Amino acid sequence: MALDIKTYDMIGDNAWCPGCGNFDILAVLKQTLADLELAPHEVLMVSGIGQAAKTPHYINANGFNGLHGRAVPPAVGAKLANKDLQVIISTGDGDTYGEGGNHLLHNIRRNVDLVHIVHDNQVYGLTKGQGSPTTSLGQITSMQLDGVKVNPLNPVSMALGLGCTFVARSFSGAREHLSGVLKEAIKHPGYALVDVLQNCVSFNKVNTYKWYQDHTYFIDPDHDRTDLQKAFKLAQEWEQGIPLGIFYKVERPTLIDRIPWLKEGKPLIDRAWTPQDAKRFLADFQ
Ligand SMILES: Cc1ncc(C[n+]2csc(CCOP(=O)(O)OP(=O)(O)O)c2C)c(N)n1
Ligand code: SF4
Repeated sequence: MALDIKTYDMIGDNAWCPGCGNFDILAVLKQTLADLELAPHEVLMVSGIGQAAKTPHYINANGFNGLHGRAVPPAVGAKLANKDLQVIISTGDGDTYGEGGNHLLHNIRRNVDLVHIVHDNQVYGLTKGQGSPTTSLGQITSMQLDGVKVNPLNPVSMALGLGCTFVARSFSGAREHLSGVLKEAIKHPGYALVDVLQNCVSFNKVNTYKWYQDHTYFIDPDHDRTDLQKAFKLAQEWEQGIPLGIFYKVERPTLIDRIPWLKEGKPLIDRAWTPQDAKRFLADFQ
């Protein structure tokens, strides 16, 4: 039986602007965890810095709020230390694709078993709306007054190109869809990147809630999720309609599967480690 969503409620103030898409993502995330009957102690929420990165503050589970762009390394560390933990990164597009890009690339390659939810509002929200890696070419922002001069990053194509084993996109306003995608991402053994288009009511006056509603469509449920070429083709779509759904999903060994001493036996945190063991380990370096 699903848990009560209130299990995940935190008491305290919320700093997000009324109407922000972060609220939808938070609500869906909590409902999804409740539906999957994951208890708060079984979940670790990780983020970097930004508005989206406040998500762990607002969920009653284990949480780690790190440095800007540095959400992925502590998430990987936690997973390696406790392979039984459900580790979920929930952070912004600037945090993930900008400052944190290098960590993202190499941990997708490692296929660490993580869920990475990117709150993609196509701007840097916390620092007042500058262009982020996903801001459209020519878009006027609080900083780029004559329009952004660089091409946007395509997160879906990038993840596919890196061999990510689960690549999806949803929209914060498509709550049911987002919940379905998150459920599959959580069950997926491997790196699951979920780019979630999200409205920023204060600083992105172009990509509004209505704009996303009008410009997105759901991928055909019969889409073959193992067909990489088709996934790439879908990922190129944007101007004529933005596809939402699971573009690609395959199973490959995770990083832990490739390291026998991590794969076999208990999680590291449950293994006995005495001072004598530490001395023997250090002796190798002397
Ligand atoms: C190393 C470092 N560089 C820059 C900053 C300033 N900074 C804080 S949040 C942020 C942008 C966050 O944008 P995004 O990740 O898109 O999240 P949002 O606020 O839009 O949810 C920046 C540039 C910082 N805190 N640390
Ligand atoms: S600035 Fe934008 S992203 Fe940040 S809380 Fe407000 S609406 Fe949300």
